[in-house]
Amino acid sequence: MRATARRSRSAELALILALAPLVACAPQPKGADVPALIPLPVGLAWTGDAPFTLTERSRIVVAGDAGSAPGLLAERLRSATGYELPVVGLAAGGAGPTADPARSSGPAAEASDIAFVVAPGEHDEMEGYSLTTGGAGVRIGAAGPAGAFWGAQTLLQLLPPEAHGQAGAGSVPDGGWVAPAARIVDAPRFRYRGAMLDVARHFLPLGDVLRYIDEISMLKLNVLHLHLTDDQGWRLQIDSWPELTGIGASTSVGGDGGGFYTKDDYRDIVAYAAARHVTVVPEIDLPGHTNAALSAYPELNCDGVAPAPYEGIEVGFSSLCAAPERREATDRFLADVTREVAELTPGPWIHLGGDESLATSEADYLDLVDRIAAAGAATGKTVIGWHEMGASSTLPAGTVGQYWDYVAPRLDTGAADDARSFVAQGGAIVFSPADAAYLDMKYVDDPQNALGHRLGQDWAQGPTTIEEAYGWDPASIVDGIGDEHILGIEAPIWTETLRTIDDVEFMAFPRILSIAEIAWSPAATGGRDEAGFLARVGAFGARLDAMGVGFHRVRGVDWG
Ligand code: TNX
Repeated sequence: MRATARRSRSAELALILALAPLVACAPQPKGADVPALIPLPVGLAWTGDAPFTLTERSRIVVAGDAGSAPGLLAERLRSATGYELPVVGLAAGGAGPTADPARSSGPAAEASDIAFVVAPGEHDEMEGYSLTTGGAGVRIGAAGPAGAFWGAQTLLQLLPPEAHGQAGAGSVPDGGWVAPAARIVDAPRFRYRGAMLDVARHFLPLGDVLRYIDEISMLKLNVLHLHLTDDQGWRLQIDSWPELTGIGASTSVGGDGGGFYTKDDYRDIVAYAAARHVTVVPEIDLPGHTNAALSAYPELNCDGVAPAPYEGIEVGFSSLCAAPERREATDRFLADVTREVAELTPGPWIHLGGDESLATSEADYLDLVDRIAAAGAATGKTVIGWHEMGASSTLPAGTVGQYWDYVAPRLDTGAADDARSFVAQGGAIVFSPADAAYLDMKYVDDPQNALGHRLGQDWAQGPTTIEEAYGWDPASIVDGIGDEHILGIEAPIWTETLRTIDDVEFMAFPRILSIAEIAWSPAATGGRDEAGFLARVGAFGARLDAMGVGFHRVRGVDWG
């Protein structure tokens, strides 16, 4: 349905169909000089024209409102090349033969320029874009700033890996950098393309979160889910309950130090993400995973006694209290916290957890979950909950479920039924199957595993290969839940065993490339081309090297 609607109206997009056969004919990317696009675009043709050359004379010319994309592209390429790369308005008739008459004034685009043309007719979808590269220049067409930004990400991947580096002046050989001539028309399969960072088990400083935003947005992921609270720490300032980030943020797993984001820190994260078309989804994990909150406020505990801060890695032992005598304090806590979090959050979603509440009876869990979800919905946000929340049949309409069982749902978890419950209540599903999409699962081939490497867990069907991370489709997991009920997918990374951003990057890369491609690229009829994907991953390694990402060189990939 979506694909048909997308193609029907726009002449521009009719090209997708025309180009589709060319993709099949295009040579399989091989070697270092063939660009490795991840995620793979919908329609891609290597046109065989003269290549585009980025030189010190290149400019970024803009017609229409391209948002932050031209400025961020200029910044990226300036730090890679040392070029000046001025951002200027585009004159009427500029940007090559396919340009629309542009309204802005300024110099016409030249062959060394990168032109953004943003106007309603450029694409049917706000995240879609077209990209033409060749001897006549670069033209990125989009209907709005998001499409312009994703088009710029694709352009960067057509340039040499060093385009993602910081080498600066003098690093580009004489004659400039070349991008092969291509014609791309592209749009995402899913609206929600997420990555989750657990900053509760180990706190990550603000700068590390921004770095991860850069890394995920390069892959066209557009949601950063921040797991802000858990047993080991509460990481977001809440003015009405200040001890949440007093006692509640004092430690972490292993006693590796505490930490939290002030409201200004969080606003900085949201703004940095928004400029990159990434929506922040804050998670306050309730009613379980709450030892940090319970340690800060005795009145939230059934026995009125605050437990000690927790530094272990067990789950399922803590809970808010469902007893009537704690009702007033608990509901006030829920209302205050969800209100303050929602006020800080421009995005449409608030995640309220709901997972692994093993310390409550089913009846108490349902009572608490309904009160939690109602408090979230009262802020005007759409509530997201881990799939266990689907046990309630009285959720606010439209509540989104995040599925974290396996690619093949286990019967004893009831996860498939829970997922269908959200759909029955007018909601949708985000798929994060733990045995494919959990980036904290160990690698099969990490040689240090045998030495007891501390990085990663293996509870989800053992370690996870990049092939397993790539070899699943969200529409094939739960019977009755197809694309029309799937909001998207997400790759969580839990940090019980991960202490630093280097640890996070080692576990995330390269497997997050798989998740990004499943989130964006169409489900191929007849299955995904695993060999082609692994070839692109191999070529992408040089790009990760240029970025300084310490990724794991998994076996089965030719890293060159
Ligand atoms: C399960 S998945 C959890 C987390 C753990 C993770 C470790 C889910 C909703 N909960 O509490 O950190 O496994 O892999």
